[in-house]
Amino acid sequence: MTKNEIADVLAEIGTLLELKGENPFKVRAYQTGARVLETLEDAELARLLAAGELQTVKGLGEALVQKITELHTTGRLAFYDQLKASLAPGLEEMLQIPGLGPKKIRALHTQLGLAGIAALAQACTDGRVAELAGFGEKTQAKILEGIRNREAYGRRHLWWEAAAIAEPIVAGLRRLPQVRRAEAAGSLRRGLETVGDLDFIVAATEVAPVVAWFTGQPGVKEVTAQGETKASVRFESGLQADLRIVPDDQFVFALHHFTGSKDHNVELRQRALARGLSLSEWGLVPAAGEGTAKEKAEQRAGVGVQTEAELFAALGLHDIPPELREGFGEIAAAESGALPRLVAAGDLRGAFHNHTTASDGRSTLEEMTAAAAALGWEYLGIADHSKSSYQANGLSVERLQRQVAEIRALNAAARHPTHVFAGVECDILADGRLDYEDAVLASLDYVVASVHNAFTQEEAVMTARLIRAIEHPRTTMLGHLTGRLLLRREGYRLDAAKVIDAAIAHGVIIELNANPWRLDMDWRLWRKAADKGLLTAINPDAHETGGLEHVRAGLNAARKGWLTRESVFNTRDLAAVKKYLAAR
Ligand code: DGT
Ligand code: CA
Ligand code: CA
Ligand code: ZN
Repeated sequence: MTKNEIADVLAEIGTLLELKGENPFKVRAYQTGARVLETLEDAELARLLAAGELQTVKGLGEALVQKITELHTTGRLAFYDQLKASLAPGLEEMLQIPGLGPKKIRALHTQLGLAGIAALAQACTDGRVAELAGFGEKTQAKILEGIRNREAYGRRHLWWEAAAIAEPIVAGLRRLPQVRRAEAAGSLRRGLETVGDLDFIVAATEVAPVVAWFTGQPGVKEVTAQGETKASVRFESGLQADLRIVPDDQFVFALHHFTGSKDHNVELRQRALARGLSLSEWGLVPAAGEGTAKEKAEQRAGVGVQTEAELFAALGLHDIPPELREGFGEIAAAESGALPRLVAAGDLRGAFHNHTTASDGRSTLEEMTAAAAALGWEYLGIADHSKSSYQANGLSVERLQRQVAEIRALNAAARHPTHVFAGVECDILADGRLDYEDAVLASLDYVVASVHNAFTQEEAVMTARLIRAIEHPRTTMLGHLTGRLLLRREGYRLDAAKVIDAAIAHGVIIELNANPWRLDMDWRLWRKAADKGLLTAINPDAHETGGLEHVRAGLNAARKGWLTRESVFNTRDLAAVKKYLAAR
């Protein structure tokens, strides 16, 4: 165990003892021990332990030295396990409620027999907590509010919304004169579709002004932790953010560590160990065994490592983009030179699934086209809803034909550098037929086929329905495969493998719907599907001009799915797209 991991155990022992109502001096000894340990370096701790000199460190008595030794060598501590087992389950969980410390929890437990947040919530609702000495109505109300907030805070957050909060913070940190480097790490940097909390890593010459700026930002509702080199805050939305400040020569190691994922870190650490190196958030050094701490510091393997590319190179690996760091084989691929050249923002030349005011969009054809032109897109596909989607103001045959004529006229007028393709987002009816006659569909440049009703069909029925739509000769691509809405609604049941195989067999594209709420088909399915030959289109499903920017979220998902430019249809140029669509 590292010294910080050991310190965490000691601190927790202090809390557990407090929950048990133990002697305050004993409690204090563990809390102090944890703090003392944090100020040591790992190498120093190892040296002191080896030399039998740990008790010479101020603040560490004999009992603590014995426990630290046990934790350091075995990674376990019998005393800790027994202590934990001796407490009523649920007591520790109650510590998560703001304003509830070990003393209050002990009172609630001994006097009301409460253990666990659910029981506590009930007791507050019943008014039993207010009656306890030292509690009262106010405290009871505050506890209940804390429990309710915790439910809201416990939610994950959409990547898109988290990114909107994170970006100005990174910019603000970089503007501080003490800051040399600043990055957002964690799941946000990996481009995960939802984010638990934000993680910022900063290299700074001075800590205090950076912490002060971070905790004093507008929108901070609560400072939840503040230490020598770190701070945590909670924003109005419930999103939390961790800040860690390190010296410049540690920055790249901290950035890599806190980017994760955990699985990736564990695998990379093992690889380092196999090469006699120890990788941590602080650096890359020779693994324990040879040399004093000082010697190690001097021959630090990580010296001179300034970038993540150099860090990976020091371990014999090609640079691994953050999106791939999920422990899904990226390290093996980075060793053999088999990492994909991921599709990037600059590769996109247009997109195919976009709405206008003709159905349920909020921008006109003209506005959407101008916005696509402003993004530098060569083409824009318009796919408004079809006639069965009443709720979305789907187009009758007549209205659709009028829109097609409008699009042809717009292209002829050549007011915009962007070519507009006339398509439709055609409902896949419950039995798998499409929502317009073949002749109507044939008058369009392309067809996006999507499910918008009868979500509750059996898996086999839904799968057959989708495959029937894929078999339709006019279907160009499938829209949002599962219909899921992240953090809101599960997708409908279907056999994705069968649908993917059918799409490949019939040359049908499956879109990667880039709407931040959808990101559908899921990135976890793309690598294998693309290897088998499936083509995708990263489609924003924009309902207004600003929605076109959602392709950014889609790019994250595509990159997490190991997709290269070759697998993404809308990286092709206008001529190639025209040719492809004409040939179908
Ligand atoms: P999130 O916040 O739940 O969306 O996911 P992450 O990946 O941002 O996780 P977070 O914020 O808990 O920690 C940031 C990174 O720090 C994580 O991806 C990897 C690293 N990390 C955190 N805890 C551990 C750990 O116990 N072991 C290892 N190896 N790495 C860890
Ligand atoms: Ca995080
Ligand atoms: Ca975190
Ligand atoms: Zn749709």
